[in-house]
Amino acid sequence: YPWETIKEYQEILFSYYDGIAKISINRPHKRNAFTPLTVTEMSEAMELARQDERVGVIILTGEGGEAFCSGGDQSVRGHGGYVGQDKVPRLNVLDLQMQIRRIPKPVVAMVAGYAIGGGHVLHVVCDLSIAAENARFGQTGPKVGSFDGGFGASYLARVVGQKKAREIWFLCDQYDAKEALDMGLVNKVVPLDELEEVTISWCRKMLEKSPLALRMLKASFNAELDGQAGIQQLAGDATLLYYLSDEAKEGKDAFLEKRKPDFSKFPKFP
Ligand code: 1HA
Repeated sequence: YPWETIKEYQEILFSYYDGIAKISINRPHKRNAFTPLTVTEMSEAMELARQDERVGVIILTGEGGEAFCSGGDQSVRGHGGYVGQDKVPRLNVLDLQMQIRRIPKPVVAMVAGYAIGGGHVLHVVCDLSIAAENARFGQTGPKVGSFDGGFGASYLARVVGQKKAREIWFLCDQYDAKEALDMGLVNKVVPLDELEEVTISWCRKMLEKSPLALRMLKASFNAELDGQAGIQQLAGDATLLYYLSDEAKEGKDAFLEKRKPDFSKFPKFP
């Protein structure tokens, strides 16, 4: 596929093709483990994809076919977080997780190889996950001295159920693509050489649909789980729709024209 580079980065690739933005971790020598810089770059790319009107769907993936992402790069893990060039320890992947859930466009995890640790959580928070047959899933926190008790625990439990989520975290086993499909952790499993083709065809199906309907559904699925912040997002979308109406425009026009608003002509629906 003729992906065009949107912006050059050091640790990720960020490209565009036919309504789709692709953010790909480009550290295959480390099984696509992330550093604070990787996450900062992904976060910026996610924001650019959000603002880009051409983009309807985002694919999150990793280069090389052997790993989606193996979590935080343990070789830069310091006292209090993962240490970047600025010497400051960070856990900035948590902000990226929030961004993936907040962006009002579907985000699809395209998983080849390992999705492990913090890399597993990244696929979990995506709206959909498509796995290659070589995909392997799991958490390692209790083994390597870490845990993600946020979406990594509670949202995982919503996806696979409490018993399975506790098993995944407490035992730190790895699960193959078939097992992941059986527990509802991924949407589909395909041969590795068909992974991108199938992912793009799923993206195209979504791109043919009403973008506002997809946006409202994503916000609706999140609303209950995200509490007041989830309701804020859904309510913000309601405001967006209201701003498109003559009724809302009458209020603004009256203010600018320094007159009393006349809402009498607008229906009071039963
Ligand atoms: O829990 C959190 C957080 C919680 C709260 C808030 C923020 C958080 C942020 C992050 C995280 C975490 O991600 S903790 C979990 C960290 N990740 C892991 O424990 C996975 C470590 N990796 C592995 O278990 C394995 O490498 C693997 C199952 C993914 C692949 O195994 P394989 O195919 O046998 O390859 P392997 O030889 O192990 O790896 C290839 C190279 O990649 C090795 O380097 P080399 O010896 O060639 O120099 C290996 O060290 C490196 N590598 C792989 N994963 C990582 C890594 N280097 C650093 N960090 C890694 N995560």
